[in-house]
Amino acid sequence: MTKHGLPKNFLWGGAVAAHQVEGAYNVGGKGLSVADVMTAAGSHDERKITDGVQAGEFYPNHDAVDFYHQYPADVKLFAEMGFKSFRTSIAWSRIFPQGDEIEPNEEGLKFYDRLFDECLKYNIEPVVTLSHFEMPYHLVTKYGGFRSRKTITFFTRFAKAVFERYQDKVKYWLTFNEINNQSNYDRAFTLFTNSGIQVKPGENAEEVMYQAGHYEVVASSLAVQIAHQINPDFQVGAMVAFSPVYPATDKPSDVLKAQRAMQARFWFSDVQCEGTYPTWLTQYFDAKGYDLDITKADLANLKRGTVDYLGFSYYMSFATQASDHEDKQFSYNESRDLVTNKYVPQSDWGWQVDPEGLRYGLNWMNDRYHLPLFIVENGIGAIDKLTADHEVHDQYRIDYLRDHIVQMKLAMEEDGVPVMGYTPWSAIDIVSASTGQLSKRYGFIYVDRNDDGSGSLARYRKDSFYWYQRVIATNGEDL
Ligand code: BGP
Repeated sequence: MTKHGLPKNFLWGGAVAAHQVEGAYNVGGKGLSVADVMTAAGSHDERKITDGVQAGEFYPNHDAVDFYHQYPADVKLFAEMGFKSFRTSIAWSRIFPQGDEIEPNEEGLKFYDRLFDECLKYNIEPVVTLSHFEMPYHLVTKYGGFRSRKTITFFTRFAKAVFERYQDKVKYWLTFNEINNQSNYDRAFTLFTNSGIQVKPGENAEEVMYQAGHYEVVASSLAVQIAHQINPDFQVGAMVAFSPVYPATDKPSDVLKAQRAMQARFWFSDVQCEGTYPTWLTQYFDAKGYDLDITKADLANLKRGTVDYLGFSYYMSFATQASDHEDKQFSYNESRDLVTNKYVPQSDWGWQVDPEGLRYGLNWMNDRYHLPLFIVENGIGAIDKLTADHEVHDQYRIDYLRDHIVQMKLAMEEDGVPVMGYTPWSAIDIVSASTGQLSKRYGFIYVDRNDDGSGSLARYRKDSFYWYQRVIATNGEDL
């Protein structure tokens, strides 16, 4: 890395996820996914998880922004911005509608053939997430999602089918989106979307999360091994939500608490990048009497199936402060016991905006894992206003992204952190995962669709579209 300029092959692009962009929830043989049974919510409420699709409910992911039919024009707009890469996911239930079939659904495979061909037409590298909050709903109802070890087999069968099908079209893969999001197990949404689990009365939600998390990291390790057998050139990454937790003061107990919080949030990437469980966690399992189903074969696979790179999302940072009666034994809640950081502003949804936290995180992960890093999500959700002449003056988004790119470049050029690419969230306006809102917009491209499903679905370039076009054209020089 020279001090001046990013690598010529730096993967500038944009990111989406199938369930948030495609719509066509029951088209082409696709089965229901967990995203398809969640209603929308308000800005600060939890989405409702319904028992299947209920008449009279509005499901924002059913139509999303109709990318399934409009992708040729949308990919053309991505190419107009100069994208070198485009991150999306393959909807698991397009390929295995129920999730436990033996043979894949050919119509589903054909859709992604067409989508990846469209990207490659413009020399845009697909970056493909295998599971992005869109597990087949049947796996939830019949097997309990990742409660069951059987779901490891269903996931690896899905991974093998798409690795084989797209081995000449896709080089960059990610196994589970924000796999560590479920460490927020006290939020029904995160456990349900990541691992298809709903905690039952009397259950220990933390124990349920650790067992599901174990099956997922085993599934990831097997997928990595399968990928490298199919195409040794495949780059398979893990993917975590990176939201660092700072100590609120220099009080040693605050510093220790912040360290605990980071350990609790990133044991997933520890296992996926290093191939072993951190000692604090195995000690914790013993201390809590968690009798998890972890076999010797699992541990051997975790060692063999470590990832080639680490993808991550970065939106915000947190802070934590020890209370006087702190429980000296580590408890998960320390990673969720957060305080406001008075030194950083907040977004409309209360997300603490901290661009320097990106440089901090890039150094933290580089020092810990010594793997190439890929910023596969970074962005600000906002209520964008479409003017009468179909313009969107989203200077706040330009400022947010510029501030973060500046820090990314410092990490690369000053600190020597190897970063593969930058695919901000989101390439185009899509459904917000946590709220189900379309009005919480992230895209460079405005889509005329409202929270009640109304709208023409027309696409309009925002000011940030033209700004990002110049950023890419100058390889990050003209910010
Ligand atoms: C991350 C998810 C993305 C996207 C993003 C923005 O957790 O990986 O799918 O949703 O958050 O958050 P939201 O859509 O909830 O505003």
